[in-house]
Amino acid sequence: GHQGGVFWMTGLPGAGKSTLARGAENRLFARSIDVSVLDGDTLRAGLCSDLGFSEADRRENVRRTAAVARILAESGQVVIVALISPTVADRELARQIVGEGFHEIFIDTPQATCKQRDPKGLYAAARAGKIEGFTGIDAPYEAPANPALRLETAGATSDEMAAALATYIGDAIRL
Ligand code: GGZ
Repeated sequence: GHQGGVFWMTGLPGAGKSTLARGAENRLFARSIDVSVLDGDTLRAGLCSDLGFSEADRRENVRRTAAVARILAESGQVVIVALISPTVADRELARQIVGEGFHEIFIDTPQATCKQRDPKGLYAAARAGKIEGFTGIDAPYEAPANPALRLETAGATSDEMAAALATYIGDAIRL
């Protein structure tokens, strides 16, 4: 068996949070570990569909996600969270709500790389003035100073990064 835990990924839009969450999830499933992924994109289609991207709405998004993550972790799940969670204060709130077993993971991708990838064309839209308050452009992103794990994705494949993440999680839940 294993214990639960919350693996909270923060990073810029396009940093690779969702991809790495799914990659690590598949690897952990293959080891019979119970994993839930809480992805901002998915949550914003349901639980958080009333929220936008103001500072207050992002904070509420973080608060709700952390509350759900705690419930799942208490029932023994490994929870991988993929939220921009742009400020130090947002992530402190998440840490307080989750309590024991909170791991902050920084998906550290240079903005130039995120812009190049631009999987959903959002950087292009922000540049064209079609999105206001886009994180890293005209809304803040505060990188964590002391994350439990930092994944520098620029020089590596997403497979390598997902494997590194799955290894970290496996060790943290003491398997
Ligand atoms: C940042 C935005 C914005 C703005 C839409 N700023 O790459 P994506 O598209 O699919 O992931 C991003 C997602 C961010 O949601 P989060 O819940 O992770 O953000 S937060 O933690 O700050 O609440 C992006 C899309 O929503 N998106 N508009 N203005 N990202």
